[in-house]
Amino acid sequence: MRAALFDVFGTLLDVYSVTKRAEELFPGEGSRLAFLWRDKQIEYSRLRTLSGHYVPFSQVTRDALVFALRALRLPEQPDQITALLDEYKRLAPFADVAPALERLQRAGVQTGVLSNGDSEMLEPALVTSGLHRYIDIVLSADEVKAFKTSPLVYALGPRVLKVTAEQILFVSSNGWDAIGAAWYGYTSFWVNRLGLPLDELGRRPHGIGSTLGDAADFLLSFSNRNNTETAA
Ligand code: LAC
Repeated sequence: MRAALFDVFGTLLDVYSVTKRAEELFPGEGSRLAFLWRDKQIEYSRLRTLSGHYVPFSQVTRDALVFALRALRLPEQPDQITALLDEYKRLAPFADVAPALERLQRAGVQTGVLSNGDSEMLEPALVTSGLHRYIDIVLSADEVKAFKTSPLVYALGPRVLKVTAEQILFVSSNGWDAIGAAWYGYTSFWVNRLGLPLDELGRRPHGIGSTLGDAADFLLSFSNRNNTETAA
């Protein structure tokens, strides 16, 4: 395996880093708002894909925020909505991300992201977090107007990298995304940051760990093992 594709939101960048700003705007509700917002964002992405009613992930994210504010009976003021959406452009990277990506880059592994996010979201988030310097390729679900776990989205990886899905390590902290990628045919790795149980979908990712470093170890030991076998 000479290539790795990473999910972005929840895997490289912490979507719950919006909680601090949400708590400042709505004291006592920051955490609930952040969780409901994320849940609705994923739910809307799936509903729109299932029914063929695609809008870009930036719109899905805005719609989910408006719903979450309403559900929690919080005010829907435009400047507060803008302030929270701006947080998505400066989400905090998890501390284990830059060192792991740097190791892979040094080992000559091609690295990319494959995200539901459209370029309006991905570019500022990757640049502000400084992660863009470790990423060779940015692939967005927006190119196929569908969201994960649609095979149309996962197909972008092998198509652009010009290798089979099996030759790419797909890494996600969203368990359902790691399973979706395994279903498609990738070698997949779940970074189970929160110690959650594996989803009951009848499929296991090929590797499971708790940090992005574990995913890098998996890929590098896999490549070393195969190189040794080839040489023998
Ligand atoms: C992404 C979603 C899973 O980045 O948040 O694709």
